[in-house]
Amino acid sequence: MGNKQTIFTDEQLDAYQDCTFFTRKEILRLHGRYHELAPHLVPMDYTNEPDVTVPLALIVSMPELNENPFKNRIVESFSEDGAGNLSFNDFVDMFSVLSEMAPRELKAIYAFKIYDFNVDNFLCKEDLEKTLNKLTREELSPEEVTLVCEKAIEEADLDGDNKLSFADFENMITRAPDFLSTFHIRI
Ligand SMILES: [Ca+2]
Ligand SMILES: [Ca+2]
Repeated sequence: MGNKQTIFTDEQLDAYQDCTFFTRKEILRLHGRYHELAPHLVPMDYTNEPDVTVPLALIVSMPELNENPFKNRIVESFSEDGAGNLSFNDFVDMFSVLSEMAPRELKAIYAFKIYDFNVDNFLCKEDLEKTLNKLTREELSPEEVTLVCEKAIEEADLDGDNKLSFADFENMITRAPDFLSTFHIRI
């Protein structure tokens, strides 16, 4: 409809618009950003859904992610191949969840996954200590970190097992929204 772009078909753009918090125009802009990360890898024609990924090292070099203490874990959690390489779909999904349009509950699901360092579906004191050290860029003393984490668990642990399930975590971020602050990225 007077739109001369040839990167995606109209159907593809509609699908992206339906599955993300981005408009068609924003999807095209995201493709531009993805392309400029690796011009030799990323084609300007996506109508045949090329099987292309961009390596983690290039993704985390983006100014939007570069300063984020969880950048590697964020990128890894959206990487379908698990190695940190992102397809364009992965790339769009990631920035969609990080966008200001994404609901808090969706961000919370990914935040929980990223903070769960030993991948046991709970946040224990050690997980929270690692998280807090990264969030505060190691500015707190080990004693302060332990104290804050013990208090956070004590206040949020609804079922008293001394670790945070996802339900407990949702309870925690209601009281301490800073734990979601690294999951708001405008691109
Ligand atoms: Ca854990
Ligand atoms: Ca619990």
